[in-house]
Amino acid sequence: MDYQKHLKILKETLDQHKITPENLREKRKSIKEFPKQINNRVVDAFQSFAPFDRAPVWMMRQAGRYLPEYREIKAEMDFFATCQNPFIAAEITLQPTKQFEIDAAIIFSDILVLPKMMGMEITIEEKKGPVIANPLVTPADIQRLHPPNPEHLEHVYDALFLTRLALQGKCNLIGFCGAPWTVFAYMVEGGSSKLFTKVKKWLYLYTEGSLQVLELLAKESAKYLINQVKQGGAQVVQIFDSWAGQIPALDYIEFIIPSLRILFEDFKKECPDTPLIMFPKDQNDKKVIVEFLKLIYNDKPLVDGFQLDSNVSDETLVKIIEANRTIQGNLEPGVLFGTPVIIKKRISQMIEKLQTTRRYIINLAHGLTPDHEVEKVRLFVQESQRQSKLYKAKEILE
Ligand code: 1CP
Repeated sequence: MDYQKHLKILKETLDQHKITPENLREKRKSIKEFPKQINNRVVDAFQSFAPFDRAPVWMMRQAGRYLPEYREIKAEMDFFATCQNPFIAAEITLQPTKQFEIDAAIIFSDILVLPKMMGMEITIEEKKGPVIANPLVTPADIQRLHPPNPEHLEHVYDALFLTRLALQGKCNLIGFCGAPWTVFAYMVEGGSSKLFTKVKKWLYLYTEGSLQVLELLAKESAKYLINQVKQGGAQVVQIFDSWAGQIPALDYIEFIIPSLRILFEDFKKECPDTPLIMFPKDQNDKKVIVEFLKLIYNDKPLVDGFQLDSNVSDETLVKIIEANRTIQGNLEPGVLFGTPVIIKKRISQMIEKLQTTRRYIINLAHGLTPDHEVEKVRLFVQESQRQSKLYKAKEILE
């Protein structure tokens, strides 16, 4: 398949730096400096002293099937083939940055890329989502897992590198991975799940085995994120714990946070200055957030910011603000199906509530989906920026 015809946004960068599939790896190792950062709003949102005109805006799952230009590529390529081709992955990452004036690009990849390289046979099927042919059934299956061959993840760092060059400093670049618990849930359930009974059985019955896998995933995820920063040029990292809310806070604190701590510590030892955003979806319970806030290494926080969903309580927000951590979120993505009137109203309410801190990044409560409309997404970005600016100006006058 001639994928090169899809490289529309990336083409100029490839020509400028004379990058070809043959010399990409060599170029990545030799180009030591990225273009000067013109818009650093997302990174600045982790520092209260940085100048500030408005809050930054980006959206989870901003590259994906709601964009016609993504569907055009996907019509010809399998999902993991798009992730594994660094040129295509970079092109798709850049697509929303051409559509909207967003302040960050998040690398086009998937949380399942890592377990795929650790021995899980994963495909993404139309309508069904991820399907795993060889799920973990009993603890005896753990021995099938192995650390990824580092070579097999290089394409992600290549894609980040190409994207960072092509962005020309116009916005920040975010790397990511799945949290050990969420990745483990897929490895055991064999795909998407409604009730999560298999992974709950593992957690409460095969506890030791579960903790062993969680720790292995934590260590490998940390290495993966470190490389995304050091090899690829990611400027912020986000950890997606999409299924955090499937177990009670008590169990999340006892069983899950210890593996996350390993991930955070390993990461921060190598990348102490790279902001880390944690997304414990549906686990906004104050008790859980407080546990995260307690995690400190070398007098520095291990978690720099929280992606919050729309149910976050005022009490939790106060805790985060008092601890000088960054808030990201939290408009219910379903609101974007609504009329411009309701979209504007909900944005205004979100900003009133969350922009009370300098450390704020506007985002949705979870990802965009294929049924979102490009024009409504544009309204979200433009209106958020406009209202955020007004709110900031009002604050100065008061
Ligand atoms: O712009 C971006 O954010 C794109 C990059 C991205 C990210 C951050 C993709 C592309 N996936 C993810 C993370 C991801 N993958 C999460 C965490 C975020 C979240 O909760 O939404 C999860 C749970 C997955 C697992 C996954 N991969 C699903 C969800 C299925 C389920 O269990 O509900 C799906 C559908 C995939 C495949 C996938 N990953 C990404 C895209 C665009 C797609 C759809 C593939 C297609 O085009 O058909």
